Amino acid sequence: MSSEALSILVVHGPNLNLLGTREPEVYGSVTLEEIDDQLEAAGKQLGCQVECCQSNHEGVLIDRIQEARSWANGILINPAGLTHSSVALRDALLATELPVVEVHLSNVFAREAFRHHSYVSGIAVGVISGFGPHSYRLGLDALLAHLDAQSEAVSDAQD
Ligand code: CA2
Repeated sequence: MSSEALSILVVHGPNLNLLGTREPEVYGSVTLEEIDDQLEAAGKQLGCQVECCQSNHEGVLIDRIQEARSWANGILINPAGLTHSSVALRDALLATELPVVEVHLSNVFAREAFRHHSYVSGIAVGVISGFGPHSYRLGLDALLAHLDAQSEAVSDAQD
């Protein structure tokens, strides 16, 4: 299947709206708006629709994830601090039955021990961590490759 028919929801968790304005030594100087612009441009090039959202409120993120079930083919998410704390976010992602790719700007395994556990990783197709803003682009490519492989497997089974 070409990526043309595909729609992807990109979700950014709490505090990521501060990107580029605080803690550049950890999270870099690129803003969230720049990341979203790059992902949307990449989506256009690849022929897929990319819709981005950010919230500092867990319930708002869960609403957006639940809604995605009706229109998206996959979810790319940086759950930020909720990675390490939110069973509710994990449940919402699982309930969509959509493939999920988890991304992090920083290498969470090179940081404090409390960042080594993720409630999302166990239900994700895969995790990309430590490549700064590139993590998102790598994650988008990985998600689209996964969706392509999935749809090829379905057509092979139908032959
Ligand atoms: O590395 C990542 O992408 C994280 O998801 C970022 C989270 C952190 O809690 C995770 O362990 C790893 C923090 C997001 C906060 O973003 C800020 C950005 C600029 C300034 C302050 C916070």
